[in-house]
Amino acid sequence: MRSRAVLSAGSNIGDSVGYLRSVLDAAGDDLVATSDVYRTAPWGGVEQDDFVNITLIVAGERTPREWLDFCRACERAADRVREVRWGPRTLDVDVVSVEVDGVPVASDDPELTLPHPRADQRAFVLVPWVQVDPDAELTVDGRARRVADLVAALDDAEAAGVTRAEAIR
Ligand code: PH2
Ligand code: MG
Ligand code: MG
Repeated sequence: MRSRAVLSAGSNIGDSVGYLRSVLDAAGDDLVATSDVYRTAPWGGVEQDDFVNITLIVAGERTPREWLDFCRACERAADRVREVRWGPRTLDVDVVSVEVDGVPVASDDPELTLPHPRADQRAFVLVPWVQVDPDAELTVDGRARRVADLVAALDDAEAAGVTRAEAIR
């Protein structure tokens, strides 16, 4: 099955940009595009250091489940330990959405809900996503929405917490 996936990677422990780069290296020829590195205020209410985030687009012969396996392998390689929900981590890689033949995959599997159920609220996912794909769409409550419009609708404080820091490659 050939598919295209949007992934969000984040880190706020250790060599964070190095961990983000490790995801691009692991994607190899499946990497289509990556955003720059964004410095982002922690989302979710846990007090912790700022994150760095990228949103990347990958495509290859993988099922949605295999993209999740790819994300987990990247996290394991970064010595990720599962701890506080929404807390600090060396590397988190989430599958935001997957398309097969240009059609978004919907899944309510609790291990891999697609599209990612909170992506539309997260400036740290949406802002870098628009940078790599200005025409991107995300299904929200069953309706296709332009990601650029979701960014425009973010509240000011949420949007202000996300700043472009540096190119990653
Ligand atoms: N990841 C979380 C929780 N909060 N906040 C930012 N800014 N960036 C993240 O990647 C992030 C977060 C849990 O996965
Ligand atoms: Mg996450
Ligand atoms: Mg995760």
